[in-house]
Amino acid sequence: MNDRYPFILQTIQEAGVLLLSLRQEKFEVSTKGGDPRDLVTTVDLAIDNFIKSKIKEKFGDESIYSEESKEQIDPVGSFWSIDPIDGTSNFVRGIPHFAVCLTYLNGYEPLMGAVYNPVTKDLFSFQKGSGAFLNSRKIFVSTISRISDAYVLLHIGRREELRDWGIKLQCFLLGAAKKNINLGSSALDLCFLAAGRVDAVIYGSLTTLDVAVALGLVREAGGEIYTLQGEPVSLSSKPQTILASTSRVLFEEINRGSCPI
Ligand code: 2AM
Ligand code: CA
Repeated sequence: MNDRYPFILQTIQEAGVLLLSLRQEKFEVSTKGGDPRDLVTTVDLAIDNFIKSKIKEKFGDESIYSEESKEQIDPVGSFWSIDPIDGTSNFVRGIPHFAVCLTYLNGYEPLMGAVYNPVTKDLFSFQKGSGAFLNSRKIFVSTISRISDAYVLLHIGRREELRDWGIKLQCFLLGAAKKNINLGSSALDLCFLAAGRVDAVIYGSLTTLDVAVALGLVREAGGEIYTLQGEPVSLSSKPQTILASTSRVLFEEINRGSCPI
């Protein structure tokens, strides 16, 4: 187990170097799942292959789940999760808010992992029970628990059935939160919560298994992640709504917020 964490830190930084070099060349952009707004590039696939080959080289045929291949995995066993570029839409347009994600899990519980933005060189990492880190400095969520002081990242998502909920929540936040923004990489957004840069992160439709590391990081940094029913989020390969925040108090204030119009 001990050699996995250094392996993760080294591999993710090597993947970041490769990503920056591939970004200089011409790459192709296509869509996936019949959704013209769900993008994948040849760089995503190259990074995915790079990380998979490193895992195979060191750990043989351990199971790998990847955002780009979605292999079936044994839900009670150990496995790796890769999101080669989280924030592909940002990457495609040169917006430097995207990251490589690598997680090692057991039974859908993230045990360790890292999120790396090769442009800013922010390396977020965690090991369950040992803390969350930004470039080897220990990080914690902020102590903010009142909505009037909170920076909130809301990403409603594209599913039509989320629109009423999302618009009402957006309306509430516009009146109640200190700052309300949308940055476009769920993994980095959650890392920002873990590092105390923002105080709540809400995603209407997120495949949590893709960015498992970021959920582990938030919890390790003292944050909490709930469903809208107030249950702790369990990781899934199917999209779900999550509300992550510094505390239960802030979660409740946001979740019961009402829109005056
Ligand atoms: P991606 O860049 O790896 O696709 C904002 O777009 C965030 O939502 C990103 O983290 C993005 O991940 C994620 N996302 C994009 N399409 C999604 C989808 N169809 N289901 C769930 N999450 C998605
Ligand atoms: Ca991706």
